[in-house]
Amino acid sequence: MARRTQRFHTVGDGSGVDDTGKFFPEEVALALRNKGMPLEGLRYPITPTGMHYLLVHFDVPEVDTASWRLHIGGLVGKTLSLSLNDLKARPAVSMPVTMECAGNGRAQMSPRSISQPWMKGEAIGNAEWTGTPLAPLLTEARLDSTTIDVVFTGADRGVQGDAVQFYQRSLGIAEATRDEVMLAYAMNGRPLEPHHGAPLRLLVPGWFGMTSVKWLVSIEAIDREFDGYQQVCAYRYTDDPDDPGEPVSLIRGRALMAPPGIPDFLTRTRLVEAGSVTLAGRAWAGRSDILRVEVSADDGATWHEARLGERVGEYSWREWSWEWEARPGPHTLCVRATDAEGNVQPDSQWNLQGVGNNMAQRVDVIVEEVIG
Ligand SMILES: Nc1nc2c(c(=O)[nH]1)N[C@H]1C(S)=C(S)[C@@H](COP(=O)(O)O)O[C@H]1N2
Ligand SMILES: [Mo]
Repeated sequence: MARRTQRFHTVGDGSGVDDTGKFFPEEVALALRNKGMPLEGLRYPITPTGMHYLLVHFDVPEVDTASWRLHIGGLVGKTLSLSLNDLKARPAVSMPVTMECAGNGRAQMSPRSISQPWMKGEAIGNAEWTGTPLAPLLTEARLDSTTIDVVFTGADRGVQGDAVQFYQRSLGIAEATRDEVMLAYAMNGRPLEPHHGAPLRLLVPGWFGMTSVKWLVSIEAIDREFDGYQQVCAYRYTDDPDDPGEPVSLIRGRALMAPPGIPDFLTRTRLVEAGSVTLAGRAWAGRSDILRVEVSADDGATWHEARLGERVGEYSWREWSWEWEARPGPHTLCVRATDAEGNVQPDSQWNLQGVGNNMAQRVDVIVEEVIG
């Protein structure tokens, strides 16, 4: 949401959006701190930790694992204070989960919301997470029947929209107590890395990434709807700065292809050798499933159904592939998914904050008889 701040300089004209087709140094600096998964990483069913996307709003906080404790309180019959060893001693679950930033693809919208400028769908990853389910802990704490929201607080503090805050998000009681929601302490079989939320993070499979609070220090039950900045100002579907709109929640359907051939260093345009080319990638739809993936080799004029592979897990992506008979010349390849409810990825899309974007992917390629 566009906000005027007195303490900090304005980026752009103060409207919060820009349509010059250029990026501000502040956005480039954010992009250097936060990174995407290179799309060739789609070839791995489980994303290597170092390739998983990263999004940190403020700073990676300093957390001393030995003295760290998770506090569970608010409207509970019994307050809990747990060490990492206490949590590790509880029943453990491991599952691959496709996580995606709600701002993924934001920079493709016009005008663009001035923020982390995700470009080509790279704010994605599918790690194997290990932790303990949250619901039994909430049962043990005996949540009051008047509980409406459960608030999750991270150890990281900063300023956004001129509001000084710890990073906080909430879930309604029904969502917070779903079986798959976990407190994760390991990623791909190793303790969480500092930037991914060490020593403990919330993991909410199916939801966009902002919900999975990192550096978790407190879980609190409240008898009203949580009104923190990241809940009521950020992560909203709205076209108008004066309209709060609807909250962003579940991940929308999306298919991405690993760009074929070889890239030109600067433009990233692909060079592909003529003949039979296997186009392949992954598709996912949060809590839903993928019904269909379609590929176009003529910028969306005609579509062809791709072959679908097995789903890597219940909250995880599946592979798709399609054989393309590549003829010499320039081409724009496209791919789009349809989720189990029949929602098809759109060709174009816009909202003020650049959230929940799932426009069909387009990849420019130049096919040559022989590459040399
Ligand atoms: N405490 C805290 N949790 C957070 C964030 C944050 O800045 N602070 N970023 C959120 C956002 S917007 C996303 S997309 C995911 C990114 O998780 P990752 O960096 O492990 O991929 O973490 C979420 N959890
Ligand atoms: Mo995000």
